[in-house]
Amino acid sequence: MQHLRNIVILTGAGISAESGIDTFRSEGGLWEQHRVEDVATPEAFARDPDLVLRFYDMRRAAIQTKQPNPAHVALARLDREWPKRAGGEVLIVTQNVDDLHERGGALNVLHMHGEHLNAWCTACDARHRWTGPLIQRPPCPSCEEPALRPDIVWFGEMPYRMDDIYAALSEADLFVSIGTSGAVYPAGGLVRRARDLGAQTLELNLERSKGSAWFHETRLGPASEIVPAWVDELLGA
Ligand code: BV8
Repeated sequence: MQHLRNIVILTGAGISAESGIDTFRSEGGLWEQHRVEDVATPEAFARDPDLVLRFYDMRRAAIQTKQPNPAHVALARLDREWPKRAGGEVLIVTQNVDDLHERGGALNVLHMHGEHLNAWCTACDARHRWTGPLIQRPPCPSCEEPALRPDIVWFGEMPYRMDDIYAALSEADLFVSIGTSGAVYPAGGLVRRARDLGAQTLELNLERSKGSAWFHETRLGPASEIVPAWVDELLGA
């Protein structure tokens, strides 16, 4: 095994499932009782802004009632202890728009699909921490325009900080994917890029994902069990 220094961890909805946050692809193809194309695209927002704002207001409120689970807490421990232990870096790249990684204690988190607890002004481009609803079109704290939208990357929009993600992958010795189906791109293609760049690849998931063939190793089970076990192994318990 090559000397392990830098670790990039990609997380998806499955790491928050045991905290009570619905995964994206639950049965029936509905997500929080909506079809994706009706609530998570710029076209949907243009067509029916109230529907989209209410959808995100509901989820923004819901995540504030949820707690991080042992998987979030274990990754936070790795994030804090690994640099001292191995002299390398840990980067958590998450597709999730909840703040459970941060509330679990993680410091180095990159939200490639945005965050529920931010609002983005379509008039002045400012982003503001936002915990309340947007349906009443509150004024932007920077420019006073009633032009705030969820700071969420919708389908057809470019995920955030892809350059930073690719730079981290080029330095990664290990790429770990946790709780994601690998169904959404470009997130779903990161494992292949990591492997092509020479990283070891590990998948921790409830079931095999679409990208399973690209992982050197797959461990199946609920994140709240297999993630703490993996972190203990890495930190030598
Ligand atoms: C872009 C914010 C380009 C919304 C999200 C055809 C082929 C390839 C790509 C495309 C295509 N057609 C269209 C595309 C592009 C599209 C895409 O990938 N579509 C898919 C559906 C085919 N992608 C995009 O549009 C992206 N942008 O491509 O831009 C571009 C180029 C130039 C210029 C401009 C643009 C943007 C994608 C981002 C969309 N936004 N989120 C919101 O959250 O409200 S994506 C959404 O899916 C969430 O972020 C979610 O996290 C993410 C991925 O889903 P997962 O996290 O994996 O969740 P899922 O439910 O699927 O899986 C859960 C997994 O956990 C399962 O495997 C399950 O087994 C496991 N699990 C469950 N419980 C547990 C568990 N594991 C462990 N423990 C448990 N307890």
